[in-house]
Amino acid sequence: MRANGKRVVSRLEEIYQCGKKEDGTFTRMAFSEEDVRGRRLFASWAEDLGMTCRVDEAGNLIARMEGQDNSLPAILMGSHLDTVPDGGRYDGVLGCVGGLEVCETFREEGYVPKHPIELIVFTDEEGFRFGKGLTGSSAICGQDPDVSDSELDIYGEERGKVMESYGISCKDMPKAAKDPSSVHCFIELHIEQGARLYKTKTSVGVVSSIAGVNRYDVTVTGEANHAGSTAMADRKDALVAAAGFINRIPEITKEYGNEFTVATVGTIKVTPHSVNVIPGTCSFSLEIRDQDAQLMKLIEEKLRESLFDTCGKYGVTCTFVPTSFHEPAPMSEWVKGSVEQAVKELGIDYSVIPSGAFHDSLIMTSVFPTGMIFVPSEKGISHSRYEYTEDGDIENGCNVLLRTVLNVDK
Ligand code: HGY
Ligand code: MN
Ligand code: MN
Repeated sequence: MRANGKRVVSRLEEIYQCGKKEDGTFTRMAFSEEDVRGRRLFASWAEDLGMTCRVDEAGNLIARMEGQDNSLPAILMGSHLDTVPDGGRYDGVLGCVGGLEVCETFREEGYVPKHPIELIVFTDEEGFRFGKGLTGSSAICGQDPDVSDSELDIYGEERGKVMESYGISCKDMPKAAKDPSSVHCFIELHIEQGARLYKTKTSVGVVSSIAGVNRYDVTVTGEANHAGSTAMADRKDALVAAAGFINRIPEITKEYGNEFTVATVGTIKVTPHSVNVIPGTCSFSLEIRDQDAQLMKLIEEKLRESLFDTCGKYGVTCTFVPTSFHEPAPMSEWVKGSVEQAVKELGIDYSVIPSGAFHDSLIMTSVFPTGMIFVPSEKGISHSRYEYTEDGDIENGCNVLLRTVLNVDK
C-alpha cells in the first residue's frame, strides 16, 4: 500500500492558495478569513472520504474515520494549517494533508484499520498573533492555554471577537480535553525546518525529542529626552542599553550552551517612538530554547545577569518577566520505535534527530504516546515563502506515516 505523492503535493498547493492576500503574501493567520478558507477545504476533502468532521470547544477541526472496533482508542494524526506571515507551503500543512492521504489510501485499498482514526487540525499553533501558540493542543491535553476573550492581538483586536470565526470562546476551551484512554497514540509528520537532514542528504528524520522553549518580556526604562539638545554624555537611552544586552546574547549562548542552545529577541518596541526623541523605554521579547531543561535555566540566569549588569552600566533600570515555560519533550519510545521500524521496512535512509522548532507534539507527548516524522527542508529554510521540500521527500514522509499507522494498528 503506497501513498499518492502527487495528490499530496497538489493539495499542499491548494491549501497554500487559500492564503492569497492583497499584499501579495500567502498567509493563513489563525482565525483569519484565509485560515477559515483552508480549514473548510480540508474538511471538504475529509467529508468526501466519508469522514465525519467536527470542531471542538477549542476550535480544533477533527475528522474521524471509523475502524473495525470503535471501542478501541483512536490513532491520531495531524498538525496545523495556520501560518506565520508570508509563510510557506509545508509547515503544518504536510502533517494534515499527509494524514488525510493515509486515510484516502486506506479507503482506496479497502483497508479498514482496527482502531478508529482521527485527523486533527490544531488551533493556532504558530501563535504570532497573540504572542503564544499551541492553543488547540494545550486544550486537548487538558492544559491551560492561557487565553482570555479580552486579550488583544498585534493589531489590537480582541481574542473573543476574532475567535467568532471558529464559533468558539475561551470559557468553553477546557471542554476540549481528550480522555487519555480514548487515544492510542498521536503521530505528526512535519518538515524539519532546520538543515540537519538537508546537509547530510538524509531522506527522513525520526524525531527523538523537541526542544523546550521559555519566553520572557523585558522592559528597559531610561529617560525620554530631546534628541538634538541632550549631549551624549547626559543620556539615559533605553534602546542603547537594550542593544548592548542583545548584542551579548550570541556570546553568552556560545559560552554556556551547546549546539542546540538558541536565544532570540524577536520583537522590539520603543516609546515614545519619535524620530527626534531619545527612547525612554525599550520593551522586547526574549526566547530561550534547548534540549536540556537545566541548561535552559543556566542560560536564563546568565542572560538575566548580563541584562541587569548592562543596564547598570548605562544608568537605566529594567524588568525581566517570565511569560511561558515548556520543558524539552522526548517522544514516546514505542511510537518512535514504530516510526523507525516503518522507515526500515520501507528501506528509506534515515537518522534519529531532535527538533529545534516546537510542534503540537511538544504538548501532546505530555499526555498521549507521541511520535514525529521529519522530511528535509531545502537549505533548512522555513517560516518563509522560500520553504521547499522535494516531491519525493513528501511522498517518502507520507509512506512512513502510512506504514507507522499500520504498525501501531497491529
Ligand atoms: O516557533 C516554532 O517553533 C513553531 O514552528 N511554531
Ligand atoms: Mn509547524
Ligand atoms: Mn511554524
